[in-house]
Amino acid sequence: MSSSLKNLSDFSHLEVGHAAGLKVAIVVAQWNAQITGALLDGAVNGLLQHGAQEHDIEVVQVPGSYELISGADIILRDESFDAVICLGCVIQGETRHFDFICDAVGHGIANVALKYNKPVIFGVLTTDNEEQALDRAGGKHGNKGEEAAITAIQMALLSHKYR
Ligand code: DLZ
Repeated sequence: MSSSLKNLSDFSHLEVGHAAGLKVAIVVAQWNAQITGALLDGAVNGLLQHGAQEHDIEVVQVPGSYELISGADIILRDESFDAVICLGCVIQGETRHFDFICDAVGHGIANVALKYNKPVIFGVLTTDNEEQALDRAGGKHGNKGEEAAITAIQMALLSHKYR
C-alpha cells in the first residue's frame, strides 16, 4: 500500500488543541434526563479536552429527541456555528413510538446537515432498556456524548478545509 493510502486509513485520535476556535452547539433532549445529562457531560468534556473554549460551546435543551431536529435547525440560523451535536436517548417501550422517533430523528438530522452544509452529529442512544443506555453514557461502553464531540470536531475541521 502506498504511504498516502496508508494515511487515509489512519484514524488516530485528534490532538489536543484541534477544537480551538470552533463554535459548537449541543442540543440535548430532556427525556431520559439522567442519561442525556451524562451524554452532555461527556460531550462538553470532549470538546474542552481538545481545546474548545467554554464560551464557544452553547447548550440548548429541547423536550424530547424528536425536537432535536428543529432544535438543530433553529441553532444553525446563526451562521457562526461550526457544528451541532444532537444528544438524546430513546428507549424501546411497548408501542411503536420508538420506531417513529428513531426514524424521524435519523432522517431529520441528516436533512438539517444538508440544508445548512454543516456537521450535525447524531448522538442519540437507541436502546432496548435503561441499562444499555447507562452503559453508553459513561458506563462500561464509554460515553457516546464524548464520541459525538470528537466526531463534531473532525467533521468541522473537514468542512473548514474544503470551505
Ligand atoms: C413521547 C416519547 C416517548 C414515548 N419516548 C421518548 C424517549 O424514549 N426518548 C425521547 O427522547 N423522547 C421520547 N418521547 C418524546 C418525543 O421525543 C417528543 O418530545 C414528543 O413526541 C413530542 O413531539
